[in-house]
Amino acid sequence: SKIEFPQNFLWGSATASYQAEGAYKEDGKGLSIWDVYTHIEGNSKNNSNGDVASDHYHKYKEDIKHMKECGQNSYRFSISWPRILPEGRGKINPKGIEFYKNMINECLKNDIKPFVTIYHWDLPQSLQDIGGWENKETAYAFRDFSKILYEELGDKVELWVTFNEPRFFIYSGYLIGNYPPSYNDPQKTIQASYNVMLANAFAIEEFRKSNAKGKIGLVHSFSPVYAISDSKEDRIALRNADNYFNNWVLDTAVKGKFPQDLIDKLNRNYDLSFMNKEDLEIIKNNTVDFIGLNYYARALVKAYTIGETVLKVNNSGKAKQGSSKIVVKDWFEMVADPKSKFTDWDTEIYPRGLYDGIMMVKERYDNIPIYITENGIGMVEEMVSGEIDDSPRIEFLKLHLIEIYNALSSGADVRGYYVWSTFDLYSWVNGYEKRYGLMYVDYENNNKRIPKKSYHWYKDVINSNGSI
Ligand code: BGP
Repeated sequence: SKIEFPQNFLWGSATASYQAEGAYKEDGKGLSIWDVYTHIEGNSKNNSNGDVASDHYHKYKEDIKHMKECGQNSYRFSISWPRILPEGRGKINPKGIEFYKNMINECLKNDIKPFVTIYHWDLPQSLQDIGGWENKETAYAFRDFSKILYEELGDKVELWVTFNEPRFFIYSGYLIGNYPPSYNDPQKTIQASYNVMLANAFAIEEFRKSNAKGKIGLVHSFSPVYAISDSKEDRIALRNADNYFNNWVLDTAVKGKFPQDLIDKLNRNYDLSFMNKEDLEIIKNNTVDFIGLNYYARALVKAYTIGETVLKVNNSGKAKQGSSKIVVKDWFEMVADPKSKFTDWDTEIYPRGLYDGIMMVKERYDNIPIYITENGIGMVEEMVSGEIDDSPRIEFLKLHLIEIYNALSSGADVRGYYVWSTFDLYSWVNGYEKRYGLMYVDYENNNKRIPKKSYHWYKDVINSNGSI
């Protein structure tokens, strides 16, 4: 169908430092919590790790060349905190700064707008050693880290985000326990969540004080919530789930305030005495310019019935439908729609959720500018006579682009779209067999890059400005 996106729309793709760069001990880089975690037997699929990853550290020029040839006009990547500050604070590693300056210059030379994520989960281990995100000191350290980046890179970068997916990394690390620091503790989860939202506000405050040009936002792991019915019980579950998945991040980042009903509910069972007036004032006064939405799937919920909390998410390998299960005691239960399609990792494929989600954000947050900062599908893929036919990915991306187009037509201010991911990379605890890239990485053969069928398709899409 012939559809047209706005002329200045950003067409890009995304990666993250730990998943892409490798060079985990090179040029003075310190260790991150992921370096340490993946080196412990049994933590990651096949004991895989990001030591080499896609070797982006050495191949970034070639990678940017491929983006350029594809027509992409923006690249979303993250900065490795321990590459800049090996101990998390204090001494700066000049080689780290140099690497990102080179990356940014290479982008600009190729008319590719760098979109910089300050934190995509690779916390310096030294900060974990003092308590990580549970400790407010880490929020202060993040503020100082962000300040260094604005000073060093602020004249060239126009699009910044503080955090990638607070909800996802905190729940995985503190509530589910399948990411570092591997806790299973609601009290710690609440405290870490609070400190991350405070750190977000600190970094925005520094941004406004600096000479950096451009805009700053936050990237949210977006699960628009639907209830299976309109009954009173299901509507309460919907609100609870929305607070659990979305509102504590989005309301706080955009409106500068945690949802009051959430705070009241938590207050009944947990100790919130760490919240103080001064912090809340900082949160209130330092809100985002835009929101980045990473969209993979929606959340379909019903009223909580009985039993203890169960948080079983399938991200350690291929699994049958129904292998993941989420019940949050007294809050809601997640359900799967048996009529839906699911990926090999039991993630529902639900493009319509992207339209509904964008419109929801538009309504709630006063037409705030939106970037779709990640969208993609994990697949097991093989090279057949030198080629990779990832037609299901093309189908997936196409259906989602149509929903973005529809949202634009309904008046939403969507400014860009980033495919996850630019090339195949380390999929956290899933290891390497779950691939997302527009470019294939031949891990066995010097990490050779091979454009997939979806790469060529994306090139056509961009060329015709969205005609798909
Ligand atoms: C998002 C993360 C990415 C990426 C993606 C796919 O939550 O921001 O870093 O990994 O999800 O997830 P996974 O690799 O677990 O399939």
